[in-house]
Amino acid sequence: MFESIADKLSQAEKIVFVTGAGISQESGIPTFRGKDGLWRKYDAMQLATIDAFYENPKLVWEWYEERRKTILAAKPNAGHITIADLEKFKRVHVLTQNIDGLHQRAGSSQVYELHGSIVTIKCTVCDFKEKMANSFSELPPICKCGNILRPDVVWFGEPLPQDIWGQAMEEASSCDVMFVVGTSLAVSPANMLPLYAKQNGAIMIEVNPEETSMSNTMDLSIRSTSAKALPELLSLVDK
Ligand code: BJW
Ligand code: ZN
Repeated sequence: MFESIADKLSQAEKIVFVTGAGISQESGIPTFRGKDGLWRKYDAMQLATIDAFYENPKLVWEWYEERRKTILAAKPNAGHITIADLEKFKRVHVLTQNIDGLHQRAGSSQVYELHGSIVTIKCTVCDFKEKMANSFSELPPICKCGNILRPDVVWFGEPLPQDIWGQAMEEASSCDVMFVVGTSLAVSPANMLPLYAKQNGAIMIEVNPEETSMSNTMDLSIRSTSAKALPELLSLVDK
């Protein structure tokens, strides 16, 4: 079984990775669900919705500032680096729910940020959008137009950026192999991407220490962490 998967990986032209918080766990960035997850400590509905933001923008901004510091101090791990290195041999696309930018920092060039980015800010009213250079002296920061600025991330009840979502669906629907790494697949619509790949006949490989709702549809489920499993698995591939 494993050898035939390695053969198929070697033959594959286009490989897509769908990643979630678990791939950055070994870089010291907490996941959302699970035993040390952020949603065990914080209430998602008080931090990750637009209503919560308007209710208490300072609190939400402080939470993102704390996470931004952790993320900027973190380094890509062997999982991110293996995916980036694979670009030397294959067409690789990364569809990530993470806002931490670690895939790009590892060197991946085709990264689709489905839930936005923690280093970008945007206005709640006008079209202003910019990379954040420094921390703000006062929270919440205010746009030149006089309205509140917010992190450029996707909260519950908000649509994903439509251009990125469209590209992600296309990549998922046309890959030869899809890796689903470090995501609980609890959040839609990102959790539809493996279905698109499966419908297109892609080989499906999951890397997650825990079972997920799609484990039973996978061709291979590796119950290990991504920083351990990805370098081992991809070293078997005849590139
Ligand atoms: C390891 C590991 C290691 C650990 N190695 N693996 C009912 C009410 C209201 C809404 C809904 C509803 N039902 C459905 C919805 C829709 C909703 C949704 O899905 N909710 C569910 C929770 C029920 N989705 C939305 O609202 C989305 N928008 C939408 O649907 O819009 C529709 C619309 C259309 C048109 C107009 C208007 C609207 C938006 C979803 C936004 C999600 N946002 C967040 C936070 C923002 C970014 C941030 O602050 O970081 O995104 S929530 C959070 O979950 C974050 C993540 O990207 C996302 C996914 O989590 P992920 O990555 O899967 O992490 P975990 O923690 O769940 O899992 C980690 C996994 O790693 C585990 O499996 C571990 O085992 C594993 N692991 N260590 C490998 N070392
Ligand atoms: Zn503005």
